[in-house]
Amino acid sequence: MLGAAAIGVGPAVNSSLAGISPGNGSAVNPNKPIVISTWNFGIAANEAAWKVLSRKGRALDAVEQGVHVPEADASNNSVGLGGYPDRDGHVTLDSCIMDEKGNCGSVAFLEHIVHPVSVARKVMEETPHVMLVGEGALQFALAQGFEKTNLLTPEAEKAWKNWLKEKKYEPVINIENHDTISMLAIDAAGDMSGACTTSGLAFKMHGRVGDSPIIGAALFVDNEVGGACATGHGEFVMKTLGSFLVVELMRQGLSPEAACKTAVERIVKKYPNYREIQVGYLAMNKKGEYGSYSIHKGFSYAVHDGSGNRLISSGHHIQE
Ligand code: SD4
Repeated sequence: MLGAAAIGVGPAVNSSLAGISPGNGSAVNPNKPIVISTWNFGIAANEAAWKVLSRKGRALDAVEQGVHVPEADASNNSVGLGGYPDRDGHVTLDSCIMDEKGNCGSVAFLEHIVHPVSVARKVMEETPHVMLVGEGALQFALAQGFEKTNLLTPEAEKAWKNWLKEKKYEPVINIENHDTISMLAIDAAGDMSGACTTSGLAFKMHGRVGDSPIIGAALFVDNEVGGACATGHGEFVMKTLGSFLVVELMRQGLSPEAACKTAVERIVKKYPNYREIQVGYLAMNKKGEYGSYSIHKGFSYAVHDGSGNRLISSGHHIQE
């Protein structure tokens, strides 16, 4: 566990002491179901998750059903079907899922499967392993009854061919204001699960795997404390094991938003090129308090707690 002195905060730090503006991360409905997820497409994903939660379903089923929505949405260019391919024209998917018992499953560099999160769940439930990648993950998915699908839509193929003209490898901050979907939910029993799924950075190198399937990087859930998840430039989330860090900071008493802010500041402190990238963290503790923080303006997340499903703008480090 991280020592409080090492991170420069005491256990009683809360949002107001940490100088965080109000309106982001307030307490809601303790002991009632709640689901939160990244970006504006989180609204539709939350609706699907809420159908499970409102019937007293398990948070694990809620997050799986929730992230299925952007995975199957061909108009969304950053997750599942319709995701932009790598620079060689392959749509390769990264995803993971984690339940309230600390079980987790993950797939990386997986092709041809619309719902990688469900393959990740099968890895968790049907194998002694945590992570399967590439061809092995595909073989496993097919053996589990998943269908092979061409994920490269005409629109994504057109965008790739356009990119090939200049072949500039430059990740774009807040790609079209939607990105990887990461989701955390608490069910009526008070248990938390989380999921994350993406087609990764557009036009990445073939074989590149980001943070999204790495447990502790893009997702971590500890049912005693809470959960955290990430979106944005995965390499920096991996270098700092961001979601694990956020959960450990909440364990020491930080509010979800203060923990996310501290994890963002870790990146800012260590990597001088932080202005060129976007990373956003989203977290929720076991009381159903939630919060987020990002490097750049423009990150948002969706919250559904039964009293509505709304989009909230994240606090951010770079103020101009
Ligand atoms: C990745 N974090 O592959 C994911 C995808 C993303 O901006 O969020 N892209 O790095």
